[in-house]
Amino acid sequence: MKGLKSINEILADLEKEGYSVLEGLISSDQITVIRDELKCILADEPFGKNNFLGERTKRLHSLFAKLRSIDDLALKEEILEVAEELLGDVILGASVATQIFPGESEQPFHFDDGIYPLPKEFREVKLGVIWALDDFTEDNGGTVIIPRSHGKREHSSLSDLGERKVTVMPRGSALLYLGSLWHAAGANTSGEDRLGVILQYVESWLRPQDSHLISVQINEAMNLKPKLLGLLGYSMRQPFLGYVDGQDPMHLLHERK
Ligand SMILES: O=C(O)CCC(=O)C(=O)O
Repeated sequence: MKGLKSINEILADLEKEGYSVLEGLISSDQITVIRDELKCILADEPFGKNNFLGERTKRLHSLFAKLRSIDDLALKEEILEVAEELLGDVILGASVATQIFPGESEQPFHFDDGIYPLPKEFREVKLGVIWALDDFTEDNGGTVIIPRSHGKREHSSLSDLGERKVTVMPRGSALLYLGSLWHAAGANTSGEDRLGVILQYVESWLRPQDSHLISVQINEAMNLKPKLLGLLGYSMRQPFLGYVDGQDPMHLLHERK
């Protein structure tokens, strides 16, 4: 799955396979900036405390409160277009960096929209994006997916879901996957750590996993691009969801300026 894909090709991949890999989306310089900033903050973070979070994995949550270099990832046009085509009006759900160190074992398989108490047959409500800030390889923790396992939230036995596949992709690529696709962070048997950033887009009536409106302070919010503000929750879903004092939350920011 290489080369530039059209929005329709990406949507067709998602419908058929449950995922799509897009390569070469960000420049090497941009990767270096994001990687350096994240690694600097992650250096002081502890390892996870269980096998889901990973005892040899470091995570950084609430990214929009901590660094500005990822704003462009969230606003990547092709990805937003896919998210909106698929889900309609969207906001950002979780934003988390995962740094997987040598010695980490495979994470338990899961699907991301399992956090919502939806009926098992419910439509897709979430698009996950895992940005590779290092090359993802067979042995350094490249995300393991089960192609075509989307829409099978009910399944209890992993072996029924089909063959697993490690996402091998060069840094600067993004793995797009549906919220019901079964996947896991891979084991890292290499000698190097692997850094990725997960950004999720969800239908805008759902509570976002990461409470951006609390973590991004209002003074900081006033400096952000309007589209990003909308994705962080400074927006209304029509006809009447998410207001402040009965008005679009953007009024609040304009009043403060
Ligand atoms: O970092 C990855 O490759 C995937 C991690 C993941 O799926 C999770 O932490 O929920």
